[in-house]
Amino acid sequence: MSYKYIKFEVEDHVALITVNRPKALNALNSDTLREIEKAVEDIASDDSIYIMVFTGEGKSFVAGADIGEMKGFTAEEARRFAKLGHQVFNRISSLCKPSIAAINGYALGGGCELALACDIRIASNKVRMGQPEVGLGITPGFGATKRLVEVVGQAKAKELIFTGEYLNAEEALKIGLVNKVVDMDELMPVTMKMAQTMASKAQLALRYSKLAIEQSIYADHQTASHIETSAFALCFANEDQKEGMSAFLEKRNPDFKCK
Ligand code: DAK
Repeated sequence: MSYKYIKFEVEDHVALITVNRPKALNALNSDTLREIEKAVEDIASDDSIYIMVFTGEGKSFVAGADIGEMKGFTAEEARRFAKLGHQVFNRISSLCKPSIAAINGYALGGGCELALACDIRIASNKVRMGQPEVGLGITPGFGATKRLVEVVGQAKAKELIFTGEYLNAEEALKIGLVNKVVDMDELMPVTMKMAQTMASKAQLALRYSKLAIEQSIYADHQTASHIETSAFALCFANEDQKEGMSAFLEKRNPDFKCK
């Protein structure tokens, strides 16, 4: 499939999805969401892709859902639009392959929610992040009332959603909304270096780790212990565990094979 609103590139096991509507600051319309969904499905089914990275073209990561498209929605159309956004973002967060948001600029509303759907958020020093929806007469629609609370806690999430105020990079870092802040020209090199570090590890172990974390978030301690025990035991059913441990004992780099 050729894409109109995103760029999709793969190099060294890492897929890079760049939202590419710079004239609208990469606002997410339905077609862009569908293209992201298609790209994520391709990533899911391609064994040679280990890690996915999201970024935005130009000065914005994603400046939100497309206000022009949403303005005339009926309640039913709004429901369908929100459902599409949830479907795409849930697919990103639940896919066992790790995701990194390389946040280059505005990450507002649906843009902040796209970043929140990713496992790791790396911000440039130029970012502005927030949930301005109440200023438009709507609630967040693509997951912030849940994921923002999980990431920064209820008090900060409520403050951001109720005031609609934007955070700069240092403020986002301080509340744990992003993992790290780097200079703009370092954003992609730092992101790709982290992606390559992940890609160099045993991929099944990495995916089991992600699944165990995701499944344990809402589980009680006993259930979480069972989940982790099973994930750990499963690693011994694939050859990468033997290779990783042999390599350590033989003082050489491991050559992982499992995809
Ligand atoms: N949608 C559509 N177009 C947008 C846009 C957006 N979110 N953000 C920017 N643009 C467009 C502008 O209209 C402008 O287009 P032209 O006038 O050139 O045709 C172009 O991008 C450049 O924008 P500006 O001229 O405004 O650029 P500035 O540098 O002056 O300002 C800004 C940058 C990011 C501060 C400003 O553009 C801005 O405030 N943008 C809107 C940010 C925002 O409010 N984002 C949240 C959107 S609401 C739901 C489903 C989903 C959602 C909620 C509910 N349900 C169905 C329940 C999600 C909601 C959102 O994400």
